[in-house]
Amino acid sequence: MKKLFTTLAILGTSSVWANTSPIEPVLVPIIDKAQNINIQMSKYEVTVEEFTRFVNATNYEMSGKCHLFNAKHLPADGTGKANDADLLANPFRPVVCVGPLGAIEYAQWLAKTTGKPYRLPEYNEWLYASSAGKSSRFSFGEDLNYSEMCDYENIEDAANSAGLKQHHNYRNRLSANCNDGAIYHTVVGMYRPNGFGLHDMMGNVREFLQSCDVFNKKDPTLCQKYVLAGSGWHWMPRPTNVFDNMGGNFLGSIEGFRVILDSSKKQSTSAQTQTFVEQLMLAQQQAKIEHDRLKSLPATPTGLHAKLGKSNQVSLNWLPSTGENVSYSIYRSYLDPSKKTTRKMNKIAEGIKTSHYVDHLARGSAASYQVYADNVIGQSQASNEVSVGQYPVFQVDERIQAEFYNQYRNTKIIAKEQRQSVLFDGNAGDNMPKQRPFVPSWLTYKFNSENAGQAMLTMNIRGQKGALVEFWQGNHLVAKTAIKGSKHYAEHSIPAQLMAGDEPIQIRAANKRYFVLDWFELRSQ
Ligand SMILES: [Ca+2]
Ligand SMILES: [Ca+2]
Repeated sequence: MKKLFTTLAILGTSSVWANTSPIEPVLVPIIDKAQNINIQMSKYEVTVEEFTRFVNATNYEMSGKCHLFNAKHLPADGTGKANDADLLANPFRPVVCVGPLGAIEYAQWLAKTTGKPYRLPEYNEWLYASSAGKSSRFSFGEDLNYSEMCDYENIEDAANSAGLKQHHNYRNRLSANCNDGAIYHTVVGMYRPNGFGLHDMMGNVREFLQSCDVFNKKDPTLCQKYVLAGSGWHWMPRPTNVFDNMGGNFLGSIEGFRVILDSSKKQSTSAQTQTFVEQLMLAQQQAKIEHDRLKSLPATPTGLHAKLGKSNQVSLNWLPSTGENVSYSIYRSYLDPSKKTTRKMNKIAEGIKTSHYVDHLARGSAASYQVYADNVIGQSQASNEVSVGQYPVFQVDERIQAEFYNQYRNTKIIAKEQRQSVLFDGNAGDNMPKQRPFVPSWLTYKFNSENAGQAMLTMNIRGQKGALVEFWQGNHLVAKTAIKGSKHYAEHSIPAQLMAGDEPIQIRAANKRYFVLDWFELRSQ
């Protein structure tokens, strides 16, 4: 490993010998009298270039398995290495795959070699610095629909969405409503600084702090999990006060760190730092070319409208996306009475040059559609979703497959072999369990009950122990249960109280725990 770093150091500094002298960070004063904070914080996340000096000087080993996420690897592949060449190729991207302990070791080395009190931030210091003294969700404001964030941070956005689609053929369920020009982590300092002059506090890589969130149970002087603050390129923007934690040895490529100087004494800029800043500016200019390229992704198509005509012909129309050489891909979720189709959104057409498309459905079926715009750079985010056709009307004493819903919210189709089922999970932002907000998820089914009275509700279900499942007919609660929870599908029966009439059946997740529903039935008693 050392060899690779040495080579990089040569590229980065034009020095023939492995450079072992530390680069002191560009510092910004952070002062809050109320909390007795009087420190200076690194303007940027610690880069590969800075960390390389530490590796050269100490023979620090970067050889562990890393949750590596880039164009070639997904963390789930389990093949990522901390010393992957891609992570080290650009000296001015943040260093990743070092974990909290690697970050702490770096700060200790920096302090020792410079004789100055460098360390990782404490949580209250980081929180104050990232909010820039403001009480809004983000230092620049509330940004309730996540459309302003891309000027300020590299987060999960349209560029990330298009890149993951291209490299790994998948999309996350959410992304910010803007384009920040970066798919994975990028060169530090590419976006607007916050009010204190700090860059990338809420994006690019998440940042390890020295604060301990969970102490070792047997030895409370040891830290089990360190605080991990901010958001990163892989995550939706998170308000400044939302944080995660990670074990000391955790290595991931979405996590990095920055340092602070535990002193208010003004520092003179060293020659090393001066050179670093000059080279960083060049690296930013280079990176901007790629950012600008990604920013020319086509805009998301809007105003999608579907009309069902004679012989089940569906006419789709939408507002064209601006830009040159834009074509469109049509995705469809299909509910066919033969039950051989999947309700997953599948691509049915691509390369459509006009903002119009005609589809044909089988009799007695229903479909929903979304349109994406494509150009040479990649694919936009999805348009609004529209539905047409006939959804089945279910009765008492009939088995109802979960995927036969007519409306949904925050659920996801899971299709494996012949079985289709539906995941109820409001955690579309993939938040860690600790700070997951409760977001309702539900499905509705067309339903008609001739009689009111007692019934037995049976469902084939799996999921988390204690997941709360509710069945409603309009505003009437039919049944409610907390499931025992299991990895495998199991039948679960509870008494139910039916109302007569044609109010749809709605199934709701009533707490944060997830469940997956295969089918259900309401048997009259
Ligand atoms: Ca991004
Ligand atoms: Ca960051």
